[in-house]
Amino acid sequence: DKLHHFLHALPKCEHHVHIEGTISPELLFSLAAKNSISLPQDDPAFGSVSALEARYKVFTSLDDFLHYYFISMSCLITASDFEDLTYNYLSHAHGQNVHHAEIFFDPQPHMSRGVSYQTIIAGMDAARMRAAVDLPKLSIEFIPCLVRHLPVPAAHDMLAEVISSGHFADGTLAGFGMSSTEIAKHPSLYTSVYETAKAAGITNLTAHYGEEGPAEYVRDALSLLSVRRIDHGRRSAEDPDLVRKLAETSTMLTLCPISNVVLKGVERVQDLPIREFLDAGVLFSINSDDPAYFGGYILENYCAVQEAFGFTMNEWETIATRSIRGSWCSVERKEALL
Ligand code: ES4
Ligand code: ZN
Repeated sequence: DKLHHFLHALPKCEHHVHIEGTISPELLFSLAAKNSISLPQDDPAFGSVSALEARYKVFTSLDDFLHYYFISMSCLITASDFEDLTYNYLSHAHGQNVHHAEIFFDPQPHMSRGVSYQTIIAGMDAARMRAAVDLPKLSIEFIPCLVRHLPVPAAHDMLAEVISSGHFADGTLAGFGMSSTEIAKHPSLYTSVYETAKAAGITNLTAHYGEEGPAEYVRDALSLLSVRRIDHGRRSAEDPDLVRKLAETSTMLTLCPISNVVLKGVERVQDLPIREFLDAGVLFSINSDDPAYFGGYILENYCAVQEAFGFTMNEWETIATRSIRGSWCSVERKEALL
């Protein structure tokens, strides 16, 4: 319908997509064959593309999904694997009128199986260079995330290597975040890592919280980690004081509506507090998270929100404008996007 065309044409910013979350079952099997990686024999989900696709439709929780996500990413070996994956995402995003993309990646699970940080970033940066030629409307940045299921010292090692690469200083990396399992991973566990990032001059800090965990984790991430963004943050709505604070401090929530439904955080998109966030003046963006797993890229997420909330074109303009304002790009780039 008309609004679908409007949402397609609307210039969008993506702030929450994990590059490893763009590996489809089909690509997983072809990478595994090419790189001679054996997939688990004891799980019938790895029996065929269609069995894996069917398994992705019955995730029960974040951790149930993450089990498959970390197996899948272990099929990425060479720089060109990372380049192809990144370029495919970028061309898909470009086709949906994404004008600015900030892409998460998880260095640690790659580094721990012998794929170097340099290999990952070389591949992703090659994709960015190709996109600069073929997809010139699109600005692209990368954000490494520490993963919470691995020990804290491993996050320190990763951050030290990433800082020494100079990629924060040269603008390849827009910021630093954290992802993976949330329950029992209170922000206080990560204060030393975020202190190290701050000491290195990294000010664009974010963290996944309030996806499964309580509003208290969001509140404590703001005060203990000095994050300027919260990835997901949907459960912030359970604390009205926190909602006011998010609005006052212009802290952006990077919402991923389809992800929250597929991972059983909420039953339906309309159960998300998006209207409350909009009315309270909380900055948020609408994003895809792990599109190959959850059955929707950014446009499908915009459309799901439209179906659930029936926002007006004016409200959509507000959402799009706020997501530009909350982007981690230069002032010049923001003006060009606006
Ligand atoms: C993730 Cl949906 C989600 N939550 C937390 N960490 C993640 N990593 C990839 N997808
Ligand atoms: Zn995420």
